[in-house]
Amino acid sequence: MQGSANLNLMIKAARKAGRSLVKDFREVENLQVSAKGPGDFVSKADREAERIIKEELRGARPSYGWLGEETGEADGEDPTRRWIVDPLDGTTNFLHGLPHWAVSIALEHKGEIVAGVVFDAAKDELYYAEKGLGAFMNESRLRVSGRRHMIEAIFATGVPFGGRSTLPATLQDLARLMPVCAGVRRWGSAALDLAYVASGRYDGYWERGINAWDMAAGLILVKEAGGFVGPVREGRDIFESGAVIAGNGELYEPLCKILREAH
Ligand code: LIP
Repeated sequence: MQGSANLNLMIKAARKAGRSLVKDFREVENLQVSAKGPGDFVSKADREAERIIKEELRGARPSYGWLGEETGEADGEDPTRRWIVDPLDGTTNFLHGLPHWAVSIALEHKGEIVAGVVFDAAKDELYYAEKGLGAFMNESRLRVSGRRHMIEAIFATGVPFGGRSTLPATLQDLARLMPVCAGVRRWGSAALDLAYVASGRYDGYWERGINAWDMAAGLILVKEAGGFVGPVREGRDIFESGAVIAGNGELYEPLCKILREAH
């Protein structure tokens, strides 16, 4: 795909941050055995990845706004455009030496995500999409799955941890969904969950209580791969409510029905 200059810039930044994270990820395994553990080291790796991305993106487009997991929000001279960045989505996996984490970079224009990059650096899988131009993984065009029956479908979610208030609602979701589908996965990276919906590996995904930077890039991947995305509660804004549903064309509505009826 012949992407725009902005998409190429996002890909360059994601690859650069990904290289830095892969180096740090190799170190994490050694740190697992030390008494101090890898916690501080991973926070540093996370912050360094955001620094790299910020330097690339804001260096090239100083007028765009910024929303990053590590450094927060900053307005730009151009109020219509902002980068939405999670330098390391799947931090807990990274910390535990599990190779399932990603760099996530999205570009928002007038409140709409117009480009997204999710880079799974450990597996060298680069997912990217631009409005109207389709979604890709490395050189291959992505298409959501064609599964039509809930009982054959695999869904992904994030189960709230550490006492988060969305846990009871998610447990109710699971109680309703699990008996009628082929399985639910919880792999710990919302950005990759959405990329996997875009690539047809999962048939759908939902999560309650996540942040804009976890999902912004993944949302456009799903849409450009022919899937659907929406809020858990009808009429709500996905980012504001922090609750999202995504799915292929056939199963998005049935999934919404199950998740919305539960509450
Ligand atoms: C994480 C997500 C994960 C979700 C967690 C968290 P982080 O992002 O991708 O799937 O369940 O709530 O937000 O913190 O690793 O960037």
